[in-house]
Amino acid sequence: INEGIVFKRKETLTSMCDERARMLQDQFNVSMNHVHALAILVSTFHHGKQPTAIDQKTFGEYTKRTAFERPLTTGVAYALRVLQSEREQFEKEHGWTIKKMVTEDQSLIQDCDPEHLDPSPPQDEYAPVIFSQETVSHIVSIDMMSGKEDRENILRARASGKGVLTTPFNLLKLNHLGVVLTFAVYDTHLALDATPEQRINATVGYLGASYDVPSLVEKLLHQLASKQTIVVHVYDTTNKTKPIKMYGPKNVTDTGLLHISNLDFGDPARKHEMQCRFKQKP
Ligand code: WA2
Repeated sequence: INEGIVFKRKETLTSMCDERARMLQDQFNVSMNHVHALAILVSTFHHGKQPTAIDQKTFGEYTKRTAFERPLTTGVAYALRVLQSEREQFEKEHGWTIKKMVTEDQSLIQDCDPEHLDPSPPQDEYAPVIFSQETVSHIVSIDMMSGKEDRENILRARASGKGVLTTPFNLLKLNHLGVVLTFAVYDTHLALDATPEQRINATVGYLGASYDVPSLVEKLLHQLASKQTIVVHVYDTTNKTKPIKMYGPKNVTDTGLLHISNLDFGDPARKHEMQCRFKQKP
């Protein structure tokens, strides 16, 4: 084929891929900032006021009305840090027991409805969800520290003070891959250079958002009406030798060109990329 045509094709693929990657990254960044702001809202109006100015009804209404600010998210929720010594009092106050999260394979045979879940066995501490956006109401009363990915996120969020992302995993109820973003909520104003230990000690809860990656990337790409032209895949490449596909079809035909655009979702501990190919050979 003519060299000029190949060059032009390469250029087209690069610009289409970079544009889509930038859009996804920007939308993710926008929603991440709003989730951060929600963490500050809970800190100010729940922990910072006596009595609290936030209950489930207020949280549900506010998060529903501001959902447009958090593109790509399925829902947000707030989990409280509860120590073992506080559990009995906490459960009496709320009128429910802290539940254990069901694992992936259990969820196939067991209902995920919190009403039917088992109480959490004793632990040093818990992170039961006390407030949720309507769209994720099924996680209320579940101890988020009882799920591997959620637990790792909680520990990393509170020690760092930054927004942190999970590896892609099967979200509850959805039963397909998604990611969770977590911000810790602290009871005091921490210095920017506070140590991890100071941060852990000051932690009172965790504000998290879940992202249904396949349906949300689909929505984003749909807006660009490019689906006839290119095939897009999104990968978590944190483990370079074992990339995890977050979006895209199973089978791809090799059409010669491949362009990889970097994706920065704001958590330096995780790496993501977008891969683009033409659907048809020239
Ligand atoms: N949110 C929604 N669906 C889930 C999930 C989750 N975590 N985990 C598994 N499926 C309240 O980091 C604190 C949200 C966890 C935040």
